[in-house]
Amino acid sequence: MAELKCILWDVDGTLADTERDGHRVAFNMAFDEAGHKREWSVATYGELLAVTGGKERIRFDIDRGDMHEMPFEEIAGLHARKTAHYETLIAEGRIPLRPGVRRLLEEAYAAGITLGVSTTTTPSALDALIEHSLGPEWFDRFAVLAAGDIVAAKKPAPDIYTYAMDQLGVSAENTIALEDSENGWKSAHAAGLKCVVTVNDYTRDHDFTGADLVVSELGEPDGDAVDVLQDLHTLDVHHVKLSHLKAIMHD
Ligand code: XBP
Ligand code: MG
Repeated sequence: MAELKCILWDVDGTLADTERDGHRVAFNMAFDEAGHKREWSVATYGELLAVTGGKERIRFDIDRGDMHEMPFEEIAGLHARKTAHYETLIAEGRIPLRPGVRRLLEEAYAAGITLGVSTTTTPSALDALIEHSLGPEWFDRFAVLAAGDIVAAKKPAPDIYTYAMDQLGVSAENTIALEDSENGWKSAHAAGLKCVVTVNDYTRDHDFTGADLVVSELGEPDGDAVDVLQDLHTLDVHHVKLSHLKAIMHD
């Protein structure tokens, strides 16, 4: 059984529920500001999450419905405004971490497990979340922040996970990914990683057939936190007994 040496975290939907009240609201603010008659409802945005990446999401929605084309520069400009609005929302402290996230991060860091981020999100949006929801000390505690356009192909392509592992010099067999979505899980899986999925309102009906483990959220159990971490250390997700995970996961 391979030793767990590294945990790679997805961001949106995994570290925090950022999509509905963060990204979606920020997209709508940017559309409104630019005079675009476009407002993404909670339900519509759920469908659009199938397209990863904010610029790609705008492009998809325009291409599927509109009579006019929007040049890339205009999409990039809209997205830059959206990112600015998102960062303001995050700075207002509106988006807390998901349950159990801080605990697992702190325990893993204290135990010397390498921690990194592999996300589709724009780097400055990730920085805002770290600064305001996690705490600025985490800029140093994450050994790699792999984000956004740093790779050509976004999730479900494996590139962002492969990039992070290359930067860290860790191998897939010693690494676990934490994800929340079908595209995220597929990306981790394609990179050869085991993956624990913590679903949320937008992703609980996604197809996770073949995923290693799918739970509702990380737990906040009583008891010795080091034991909790040990469960992850020795975790062979392909053969895991759910009882081993009871301490760290809510099903
Ligand atoms: C989810 C995404 C992102 C965000 C929006 O990323 O697809 O595109 O919805 O962020 P992940 P940007 O779950 O991999 O963190 O607008 O900055 O792209
Ligand atoms: Mg996600």
